[in-house]
Order: sequence, then structure tokens, then C-alpha cells
Amino acid sequence: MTETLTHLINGQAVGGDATGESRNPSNLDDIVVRYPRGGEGEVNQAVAAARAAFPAWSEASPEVRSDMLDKAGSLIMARAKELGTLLSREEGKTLAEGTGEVMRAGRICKYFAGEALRRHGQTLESTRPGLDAQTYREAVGVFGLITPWNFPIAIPAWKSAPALAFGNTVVLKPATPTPAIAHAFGAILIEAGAPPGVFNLVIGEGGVGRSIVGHPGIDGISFTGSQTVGASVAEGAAKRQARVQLEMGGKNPLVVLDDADIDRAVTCAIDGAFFATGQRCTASSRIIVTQGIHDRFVQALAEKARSLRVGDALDPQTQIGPAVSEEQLEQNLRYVGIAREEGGSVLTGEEPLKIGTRGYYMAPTVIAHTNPDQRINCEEVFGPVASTVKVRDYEEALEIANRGQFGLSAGIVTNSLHHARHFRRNVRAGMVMINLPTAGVDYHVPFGGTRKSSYGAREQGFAAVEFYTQTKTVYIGG
Ligand code: UN1
Repeated sequence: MTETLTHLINGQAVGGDATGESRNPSNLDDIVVRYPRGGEGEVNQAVAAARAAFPAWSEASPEVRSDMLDKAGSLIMARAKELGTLLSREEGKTLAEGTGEVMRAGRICKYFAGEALRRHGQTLESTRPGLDAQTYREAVGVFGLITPWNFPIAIPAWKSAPALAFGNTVVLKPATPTPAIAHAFGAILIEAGAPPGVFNLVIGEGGVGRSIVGHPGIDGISFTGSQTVGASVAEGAAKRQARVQLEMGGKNPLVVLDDADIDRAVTCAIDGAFFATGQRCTASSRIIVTQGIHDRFVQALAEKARSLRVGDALDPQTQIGPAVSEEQLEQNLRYVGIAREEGGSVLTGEEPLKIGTRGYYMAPTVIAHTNPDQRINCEEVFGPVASTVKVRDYEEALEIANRGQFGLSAGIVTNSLHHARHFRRNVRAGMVMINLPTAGVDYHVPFGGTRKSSYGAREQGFAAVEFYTQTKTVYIGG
């Protein structure tokens, strides 16, 4: 029997006509869950519950919030295998990746359990004698969180945990393809002691997101997803002066210099470009290689890519799972076609793969000899597709790395301290990776990009307090 999900509103399971279905992208005959498609009515109820819960939650001892998040983190980690399997079944990343992501979500909750106890503020001398000035940070109100399918528990965790830690209440809208794992996360927060209305989940499609963005009872919105949707979220929020934070796409360059350790360079490129099926906004999708190492590197990369085992996400032997959806698979294949038409050589991959079950499989694809301004090097594909660009030297590599609209993550593989240092200071990206893939981040440090990749305050770690609190300045007279 396929499970039927409900919304979570005011601590209650709120059902509806379960006309939605999430399917296993490794095996389309497997329906993971059925779900109700929420709309404005459910968003209104969830916002009302979150508003009603806000005064008590924000005024509670920080210990109450800390204990809840700590317990949620423990519950998530204790159930990592079961939740990781659900995540892999619903989203298509491998079991190792799915379980790893669940552990990450648990640790994020525990990190913010600590942050809840750390009051951020300062006491200063006033410029006027006999006065003191103080700042402190207080909760903002109700946050609307709109999260993507590619990290379907880690991203709900890294938005919800700081929001709740600092005394806010939440309405979360998970991505349409992955409601089951988000629901499991919400149910754990409630089991861990989140009082009714503190955390609410409304499942559905784009209309739920639009209702959240437009709702006057939502004080701030954090969104991770595409550039196009992000732009409309920002516009909707600005219209009513809600605070907003956006994490959007990337076209992250990985620069490989002549002096790089070639095995390390290939490992970084394979991990960055193909792990998690390339479905990461931090994926290393543009590989910029200097001419002395170019031919050897590209050959080794294609060989390694060919050897990766693509298959059912739940098979422990699988190294690369399927694309999340038919739409995503079609987009991946369309971009490979465009790259070929623009003159790129497809060295390996491209074709959809037929593997036992009916799923959205595609082989990791390497496209060599592309030019930096071709579409494949400017637009985000979001699949297991990497293009390579041959350059003269480091200076040309940096100049090309800095082209385009995005600026999320940038990597360099080199043994030269001089070039690594220069790259760190001059590459236009929010995150720089040295001798590492562009993807794979820690949760206790800021996450975010420049230009069209991000908008608003940074997420995660100690940076999260900026977005999820507001500063109050107090003057104290004698
Ligand atoms: C990572 O690289 O570990 O949606 C995380 C994404 C990013 C998260 C990347 N927001 O891919």
C-alpha cells in the first residue's frame, strides 16, 4: 500500500484529496507516496498557526529551542539508514549520498541547537556621556521557506533550524518531486517537541510557493531553486517589503593547471561534475584546463567517467543514480545536443541508458573542445554533464572562470601556492575551493554566491543569524 501524506499544520496532520504522486526515478513503477496538492487555503491556515505560535516560541527560554533541535538532530541521525533509503528512493541520489545527506541534516539541527543559546549582541559606550548603547538580535516572525528537490532534507534543515533556533516560526513548502522526505523531517521536529504551529508544512506545487510569497503574514522568505523562479520570489517579496534570501544556480568553474596532480584533478572533476548525478548548484560543470596538461587530463577524465556505474539508487553498487525526472533528463540531453551543434566533441555519455528498471538514467557525459561563451558554458544544465575548455595559461583560465552571470563556487587544482592564492583573491565567486571539487560544503560556515547565484544574506553556520534575526538598538540613560 502506498502511503498518503498530509500537510502538517498547527501540529496536526491535515489531509486533502491525494491527487499528487511522487515516483521513484530509478523505477517508475514504484510510487513512493501520494500527496494532497495544497493551495492558498492551506497556506492561510499554516500562516495563521505560525503567527499564533510566534509570541510564546520567541519568548521561550533559548534552552527550550535548543533542546528541541538537539532532540530532532538525534532522532534524524538515529534513523539515518531508513531516512536515507527514503531520500534515495524519492530523489535518486545513491544510498551513500542519501544517508550522508540525512546525517548532514541531523548535524545541522545539532549545530543550531548550540546557536540558539548564543545571544548575539554588543554593549558599547554611547558618544554621549552617561549613556550606554546596546544591540541585540531578536526573532523576526514567520518565515516562509521554499526548498528544492536536490537536497530534500539538508536544505529544509539548514533553513528551518536557524529560523527556529532564533525564535521564529516556519511554513515550509518542499519541492514537488520530494514531499515524503520533507514530511519525515517535519514530523520529527514535532516529535522532538516543536509546539503546535511552530513548524508547518504545506505540500503542493508552484501555487503554494506563490501564496507564501504574497502572504502579508509571512515576514521573510528563504528560497533555493532556479534563477527564474528566484527572480519572481524577490519581486513578490520586495512589493510588500518582506525580507528575502535567494540561492539560485551556478556554472561553477574548476580550473586545472599544468602543475596539478593529475589524479587529484580527475578525482575533483568526477566528484564535482557527476556525483549526486550532477544535480547540485555547486556542481563543477565548466572545467577549464591549461594546454600542457589538457590532452592527458581530458583523456583520463573521459576514461574515469566511462567506468562509473550508473544504476538504481538503492543498489549499493551504484555510483551515479538517475536524473530526478523526465523533464530533467530531457533538459540534460537537450544541452548535450546544443553543445554538439556548437562544435563540442562528446567524448563519452549522452545517450539515455536502459538499465533493468524503467528509470531516468543517463551516462556521465564529457564534452571537450568547447568555447567559453557557448551555451553549454553559460547556462546551468543540472545533470551529469561537464564541458572542458582548453586555455593557454592561468591568466586566461581566470579570465574565463570569471565570465558569465553566476558566481557561486569556483575551484582550482594546482600545486602552485602563488596561483592558488591569486585565484582565491581574484575569482568572482562566493566560495573558493583549492584542490577540491566545487561542490561539498560544511554546515558551520557561510554558504552563498555572488552575482546571479545568490541574493540577500548568506545562509548556514554563523552567517544564518543575519537573516533570521533583526537587530534592536537600545540606549540606556543614567
Ligand atoms: C553542497 O555542494 O554540498 O542546491 C551543497 C544546491 C546547493 C547545495 C550544495 N544549495 O546544490
